[in-house]
Amino acid sequence: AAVIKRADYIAPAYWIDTVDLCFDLDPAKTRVLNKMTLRRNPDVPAQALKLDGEELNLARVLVNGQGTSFKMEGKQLVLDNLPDAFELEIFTTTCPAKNTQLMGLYVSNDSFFTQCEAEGFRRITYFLDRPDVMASYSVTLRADKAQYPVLLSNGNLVAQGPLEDGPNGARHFAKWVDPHRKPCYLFALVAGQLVSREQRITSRAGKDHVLQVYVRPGDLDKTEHAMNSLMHSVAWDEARFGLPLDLERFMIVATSDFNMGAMENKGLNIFNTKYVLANQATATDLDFSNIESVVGHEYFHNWTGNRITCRDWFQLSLKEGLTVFRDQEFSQDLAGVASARAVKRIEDVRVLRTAQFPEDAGPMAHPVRPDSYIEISNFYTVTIYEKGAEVVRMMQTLVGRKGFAKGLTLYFERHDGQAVTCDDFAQAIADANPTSDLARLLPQFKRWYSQAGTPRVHAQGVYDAAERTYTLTLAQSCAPTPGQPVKEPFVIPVGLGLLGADGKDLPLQPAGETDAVAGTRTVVLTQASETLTFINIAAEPVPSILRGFTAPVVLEFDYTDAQLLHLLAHDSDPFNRWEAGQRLAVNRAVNAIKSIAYSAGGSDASVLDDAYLEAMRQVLLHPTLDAAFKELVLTLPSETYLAEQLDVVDPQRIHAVREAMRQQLATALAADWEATYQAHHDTGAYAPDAASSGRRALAGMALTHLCLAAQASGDAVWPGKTLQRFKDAGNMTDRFNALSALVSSGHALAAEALPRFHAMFKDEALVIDKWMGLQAGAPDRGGNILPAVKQLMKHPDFSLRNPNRARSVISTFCQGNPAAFHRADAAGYVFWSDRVIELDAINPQVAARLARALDRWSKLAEPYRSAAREAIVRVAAKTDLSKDTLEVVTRALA
Ligand code: BAL
Ligand code: ZN
Repeated sequence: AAVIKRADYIAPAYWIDTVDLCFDLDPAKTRVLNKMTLRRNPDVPAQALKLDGEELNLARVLVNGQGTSFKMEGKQLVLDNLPDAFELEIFTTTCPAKNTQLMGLYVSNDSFFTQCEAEGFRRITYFLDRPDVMASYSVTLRADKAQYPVLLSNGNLVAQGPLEDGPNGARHFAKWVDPHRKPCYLFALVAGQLVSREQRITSRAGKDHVLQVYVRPGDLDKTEHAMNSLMHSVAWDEARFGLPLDLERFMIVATSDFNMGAMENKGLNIFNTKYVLANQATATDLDFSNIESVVGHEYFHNWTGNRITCRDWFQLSLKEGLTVFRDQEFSQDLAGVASARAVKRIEDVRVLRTAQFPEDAGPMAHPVRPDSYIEISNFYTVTIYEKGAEVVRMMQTLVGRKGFAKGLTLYFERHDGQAVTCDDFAQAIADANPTSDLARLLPQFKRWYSQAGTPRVHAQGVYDAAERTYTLTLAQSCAPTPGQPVKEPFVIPVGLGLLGADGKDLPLQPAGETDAVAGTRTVVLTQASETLTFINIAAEPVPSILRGFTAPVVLEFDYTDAQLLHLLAHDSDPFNRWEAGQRLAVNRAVNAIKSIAYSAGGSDASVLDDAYLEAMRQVLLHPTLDAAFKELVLTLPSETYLAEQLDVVDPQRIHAVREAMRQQLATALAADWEATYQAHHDTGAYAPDAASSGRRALAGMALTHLCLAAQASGDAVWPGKTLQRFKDAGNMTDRFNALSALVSSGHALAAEALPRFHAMFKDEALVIDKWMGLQAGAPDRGGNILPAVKQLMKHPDFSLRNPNRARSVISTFCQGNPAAFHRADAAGYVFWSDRVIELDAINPQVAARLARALDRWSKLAEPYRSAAREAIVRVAAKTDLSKDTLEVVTRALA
């Protein structure tokens, strides 16, 4: 397959100014008439026009109304000897009903939807399918009125009515005109039997807008939260960044068949139902919070992505990193108080470290701005999104919050309406803040865009009692990644504090400076190794380094237990307070995993000592800490995160140790869990706010531990109460937490609760996804999960064609349940390779995501390592693999 390189970028040979599309919608044969005006780009040498197309039936090509000769080069339609400016008319047909890839125009539940990013528009019509070609669109949709009463596209509805050509006026049309120029990846159409919740709003600037959320009939009672999230998003972007809604009408449409979470098509966002539909009976607190951030994310793209878009797909993080940063800030601002903001920050960092750090250390490692790809769909990654967001966050740290807002204003002044690069963005932020560290260090800072891999910062501290100084040495390094054997030093902002014996922040006075600043100081590392000396330090302090997680790095510091316990008890920075607890747990887990004395499967072995357990008890019973924060501290590092701390990974051993830790936490703190449950389980009337969802999370955690403790003691009281809670719960969060407690503790009552849950929610697809996911992700006990997963795939509710359903079972098992997946008999890997091959023929994007499950195979201990490699080889040997999956498995084997 061809490798596309960033260095090969050249501007398009032609510009497309206007696009007039007419669709005759029919699932079996949709007819697409595409009339465009084009002109030659005078800045590039004269050449043929090469239009992208895929799975299209070409019926007619006219240039200025006349038939013309053309040829096909591979999938491209090639036209030569063209005038400098001309009208081009292309008539094609497609078969949306057979489009199982869900790219381009497809049918889901008898409605039509589109997905064009990154390269789906070429599956609708022949086009210059690249983001730097921006055109004005008008779109006419024609369809059967009874089957497709709602006809939507981007922009404003300018005409609608019956059509003459159908029997008895059975067909109708709608014409939409988008007032904004856009790249074709932002095109969208929707047609079907949909109903909408509507909200009229007036912006700060006094303009009126209508917001709409379209869903299937019957789902309207699950749209309030999405609409509220949208209204908050509109208000927030105007308040924080001065960016108003630029459309009269803004629509969100939900579909249950969708590859991604959602898509920011101009004025017509299309969403996976998972990120729209919620009410307290069917959705958990996590669903509510995900909806808020995804609605925000797509809305914020309206400026960062749509008004200013990417010059080419290598610049994807220009819009994605920036927009993730914006949605993270939105959620933090909405969470309100500092402690709730910190909880959101910890959750975001946890995602980064458990998903992006492994990616950055594996065969798919790539810079935030990649240099090459085979299939761009494979680069919608946690690196582009989450690490990209961290890069933007570091810019904000370096220029300050106000400076960053100024930078964004300059970015829009310079580039509104253009397709630009990551360099253009960084330059605007720096130029708006000419005296900042970012402006001073910009070329070096931009290594974050060009170098892959997670830097490690190794810190060492020396206290000199005689001199009353504390000296910190910070040395950075970054391991080689594919194609990048040597890395240059990064610009790394490090939030720093020193804690005294009383737990309070010491004033920080660097040698040579006259002022001491209390609290956190941000130092900016630029060298391979740097030394900082702080003066007037009366006694040896405990350093709190990388406060707030100011940079996406691994911080190494040889903390003693006493130091970590001190930080856990006192650090004024909530991130590092949480981090201290994680380090205590990681150290214990890694020691046990490496210890020869610890036998895998010996769950009665003791991993946790009294000091750790007592510290956890202190957190659990703390009078002032937030419940949500407590839940985060008490959550042990995941098996995936633990695996990343080891050179050689035995997933069974990691699982056994972590389960033993869980069990010990449950048993040793049983009375405290009981008190915690009693204090938190009643959260009153349901509202998905940060405070009450934190209480529900902690109560749910308490129930799980009480069930685990009961499993060990044989006690029947708490499992019985948990079953009752499951039956009585007034909301899905409490109900699902109770069900999870029974399942994850392996209690026999789970066998009663699971079918009951299914019966209650058999018509709620998103709840059935949860039901399947819970079983596929349950702790493995003697290899019981793989047979359960195979059974689930035989369930009448299972479908491989529905991405949400396939992911809930297969991805949850292969990517979210390491100990169940990595079996000594290799049956998990055989299952994986069968499913990747099977899915690849249906939906290459879903298949390629699943193919990533064995990214880290080379770190596995034997016999897993060889068996995993064999499974990857088996997939790679399949002859007609999509380039999506081929790229992933080829890189895994490189
Ligand atoms: N642009 C693809 C979906 C998203 O990131 O919003
Ligand atoms: Zn996005």
